[in-house]
Amino acid sequence: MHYLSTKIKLNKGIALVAVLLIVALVSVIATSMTQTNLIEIRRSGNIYDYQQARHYLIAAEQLAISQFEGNKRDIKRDDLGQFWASDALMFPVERGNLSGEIIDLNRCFNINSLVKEKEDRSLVAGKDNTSYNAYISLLSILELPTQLVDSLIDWLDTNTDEISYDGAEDNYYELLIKPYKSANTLISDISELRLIKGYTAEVYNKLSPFICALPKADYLKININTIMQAEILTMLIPELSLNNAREIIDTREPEGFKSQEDFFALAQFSGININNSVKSILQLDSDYFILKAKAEIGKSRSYLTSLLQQQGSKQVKVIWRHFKKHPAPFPKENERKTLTKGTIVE
Ligand SMILES: [Ca+2]
Ligand SMILES: [Ca+2]
Repeated sequence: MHYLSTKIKLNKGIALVAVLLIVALVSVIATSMTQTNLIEIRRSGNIYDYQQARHYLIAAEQLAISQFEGNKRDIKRDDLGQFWASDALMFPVERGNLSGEIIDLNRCFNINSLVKEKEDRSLVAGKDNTSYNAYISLLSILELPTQLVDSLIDWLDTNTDEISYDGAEDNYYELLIKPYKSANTLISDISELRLIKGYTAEVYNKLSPFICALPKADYLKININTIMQAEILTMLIPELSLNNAREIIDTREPEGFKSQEDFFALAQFSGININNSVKSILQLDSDYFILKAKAEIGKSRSYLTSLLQQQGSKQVKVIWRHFKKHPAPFPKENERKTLTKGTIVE
């Protein structure tokens, strides 16, 4: 009897332990399922936020285009007193905000202007033209080796013959530890310069605030109403000192110059003979603008960079867009802020 009673008690104990184990197992499975569901819900939420942000960014691009197209330009002029030149704007949207700013690109040196496109669409060096001289001049102002112009031209031109001893084509790049070929086409982003012979990080950092890569060969147009860097003006007119160039930019009204004649009549230009090809580069309007937009929805942050081209007086075309943060340091934010605070109507 005593033996049977002990056995029954032991069986009850085992059953209790088994029940406890099953309960524990079920609890673990339930907790795991809950966590998986939570992760899935969060993931779906993030995907939703990301898609929502992209829609807002495209809307921002459309808004920018409509502002340009709605801005009647009786006089073909773009200046820092216009809507697009205001500080970064922020709009509250559902569960977040949308912000963006527009910067014109006719205030920097277009590195693709160093080549010209022939009828057969091949690119050849535009040596001895105004762009070439301006780039040499910019390199000198920045105390960089002027030979850097040749490796850049070789990177752009269609042929694979070195332009000079300082140039570089496939023969040079194929011997590198990680070999590659010369692009032999227009540059789409200035960061590509880092692949070119001589364009070290130090050179790139010095140069990048002054240059841009516009999708057009043999195209150099500088808007005298938006340039912010004295170097850009002096690069075209070496007889103009950097101090005088800075003075011109610092004393310019937000509405800019009404005509090229007003600009060239400035006292700082007295005694300087400016040739017609340089005069034709210095204009009152811009053709290219970059839109930098950011959408913050929930915990998600998305970016858009779009290159806009203003065609004629009222049409704006998107040349390219990518959903990432604008990488180039151009223009220097501190310079932009200083000028904006000092001279532009908030
Ligand atoms: Ca070449
Ligand atoms: Ca080449």
